[in-house]
Amino acid sequence: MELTDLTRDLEALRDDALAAIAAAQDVPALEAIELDVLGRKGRLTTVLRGIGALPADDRPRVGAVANVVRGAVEAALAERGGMLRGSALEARLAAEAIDVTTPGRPIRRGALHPIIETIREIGAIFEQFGFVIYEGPEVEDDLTNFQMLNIPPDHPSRDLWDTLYVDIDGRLLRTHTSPGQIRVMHAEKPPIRALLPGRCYRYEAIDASHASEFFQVEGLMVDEGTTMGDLKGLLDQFAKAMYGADKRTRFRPGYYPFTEPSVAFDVECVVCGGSGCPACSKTGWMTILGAGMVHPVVLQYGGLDPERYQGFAFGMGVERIANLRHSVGDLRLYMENDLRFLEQFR
Ligand code: 2NL
Repeated sequence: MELTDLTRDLEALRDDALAAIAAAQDVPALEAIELDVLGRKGRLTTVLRGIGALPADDRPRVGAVANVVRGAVEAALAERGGMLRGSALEARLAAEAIDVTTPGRPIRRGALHPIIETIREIGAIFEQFGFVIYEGPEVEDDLTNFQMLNIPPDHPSRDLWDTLYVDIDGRLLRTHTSPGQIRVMHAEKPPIRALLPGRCYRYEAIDASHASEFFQVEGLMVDEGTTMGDLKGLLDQFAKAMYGADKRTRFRPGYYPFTEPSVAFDVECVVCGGSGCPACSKTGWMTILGAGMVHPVVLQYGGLDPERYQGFAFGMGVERIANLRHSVGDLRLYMENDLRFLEQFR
């Protein structure tokens, strides 16, 4: 082969390679060109093999040209590679850009049901008075739900509680939380200060103030020398903690078979302040609970000697307390789980 032929081949190879490099659109295309020209079986390598056939005097000159061509191809590869790699990074940065100023998606937060919230608030107040929170079973027996509370079978006072029975002999759905207090008396020794919240059931004609399912919170205190004065002072303090320290309270006579004497407990109306309004049926007073001194017979059923121990008890309807706080007129709303109602108590 002639020296001039080889030199011409090398220059053609260079022009060809530089054009291909300039036209390469991405890094893999560039790497293919590099392999095709500079690789072990590449075109430049093949040309250089022809050098061996030249006369010894010509070899250095062709070698010099080959080195210049190699240098030019390598420089072009490096420059174009840098460009392509740089723009690849830029393209990725643009495509994957995150707007850190975009507001986050709101997380929907749960909230306590207004009945549970009311129970917790009542509980927190009585805990400050040293009461301990207990729970009893919802399926009870006639003995604990009625007889031990001085409500014998066939007694007219049974008519006060329209009972739902379950398909197990002698079992019923508790009509009040009081049987839980009987269980507390059996389980604990005086002094007893128990608060018992829970779900109760009655067979009712349903209306705005009667549901077949409702909540009560009941309190029981038993100790030596417990008096009606203790009951009155405690309930007065409870009403002031719940409705405001300025609120007046009053006791009226009441009737329950399990307490003697029995009382109804009223707080000055929180809406009108006592002057009379629809919220308090124009009386100026809201009745918030019933209470009394535990009947000696009930203490006995609880395993306690009424000659040594006296006690008082009180019970309130949680829906009623919640209604008075939130001016809700219909207690059926609490059990419907309609979010349009519940969302208002967040
Ligand atoms: C009301 C009135 C009341 C009681 C509940 C009670 C429990 C025992 C002994 C004596 Cl173990 N009494 N509980 C006493 C008086 C009233 O509830 O209207 N609740 C909604």
